[in-house]
Amino acid sequence: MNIGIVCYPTFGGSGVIATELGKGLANHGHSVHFITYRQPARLESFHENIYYHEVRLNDYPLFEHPPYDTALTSKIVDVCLHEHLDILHVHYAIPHASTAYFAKQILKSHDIQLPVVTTLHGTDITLVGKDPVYEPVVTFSINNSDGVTAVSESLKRDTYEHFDIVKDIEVIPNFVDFNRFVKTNKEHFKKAIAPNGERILVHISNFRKVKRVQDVIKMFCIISKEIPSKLLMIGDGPERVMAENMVRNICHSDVRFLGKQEAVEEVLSIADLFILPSESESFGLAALEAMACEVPVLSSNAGGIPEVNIDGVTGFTVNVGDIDAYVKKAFILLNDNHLLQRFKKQAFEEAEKYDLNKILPLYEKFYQKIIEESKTKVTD
Ligand code: GMT
Repeated sequence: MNIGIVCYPTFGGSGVIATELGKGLANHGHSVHFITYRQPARLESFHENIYYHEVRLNDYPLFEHPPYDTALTSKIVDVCLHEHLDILHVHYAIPHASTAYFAKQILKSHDIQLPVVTTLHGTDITLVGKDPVYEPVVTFSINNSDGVTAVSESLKRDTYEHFDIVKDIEVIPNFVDFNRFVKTNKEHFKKAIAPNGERILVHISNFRKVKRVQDVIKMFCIISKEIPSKLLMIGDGPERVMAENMVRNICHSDVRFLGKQEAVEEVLSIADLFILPSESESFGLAALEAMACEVPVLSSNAGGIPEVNIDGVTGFTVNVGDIDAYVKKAFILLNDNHLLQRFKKQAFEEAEKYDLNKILPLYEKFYQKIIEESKTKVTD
């Protein structure tokens, strides 16, 4: 297949999934055309089946905000006309689903049918999308996509609850590439971080409000008083300064902010516990990546997280913001070496269900179905 992929090129979960999916499809022999404003963060090396089409924004004094939607629509039309796409897969509804719809209409005037698949990722539904500023466009563009997928059952439910959707939504969960996310021996690194054999706790996020990084610090300060431990905070974003200030006053020497890291799998390889206390999370890709590296997860029970982090098996899930409960569960795991080892193994086994090689064929099958249906629609 000749597949177009529209996504955000950043480290955010939707961009990561879109890029890894594209790379996987290219390895399966498909031609993949990424259409976005910057080279996607995880598209590091050359691949003979991967093409990257940059959406350029030309500035003009009249524009306070250069119209990205228009530039993206034009680029989709251009790529489709010249590369003859069989299907376009857009990740994150805003503004990708509506630009895809517009491009599809333009292509019709060239007698070209472009089937469009929209994948809903989370905040495009639960946070940003339902804002009245965007809602009518989001609803319309979901209903007018040829195929719609959501990354968890929870996100599917939220979509039907918050929008007037008449379209079927197929759940295709996120995935992890075990070629990259694998526990490796990083003993020297572990010694440097935890020289006295302290437990290592890790949090990775974009430090937005929804991630509740303050909960990570609060629980860690209590945990580290009883159990010698270190906390590694990976990522960057608006809440980082607040978190650093919290730490400065309480347990400074035990917490390190590492900023954005390329090789998070190396940090995960030395971790004992991954912490994800989010207020809302459609899936929790960072938790899955931790589990693939044999790290149990202590998380909130928000949104789709409990579908990934199975309470009492791969870690624990507790109510959002319940610091006492987090601490209690952390003690259960970190104080019992035998139990911790069991949870590490169980986390890995659960993660195996989300192996890229298992999920990729689901997308290929879905594309085929949408392409076939779209052909039938034209001949009707
Ligand atoms: O977590 C973020 O803020 C990034 C965001 C995104 O849209 O890129 O992540 C969402 O999509 C990820 C990939 O499908 C999911 O794993 C995250 O759970 C989801 N984030 C939220 O729902 C807050």
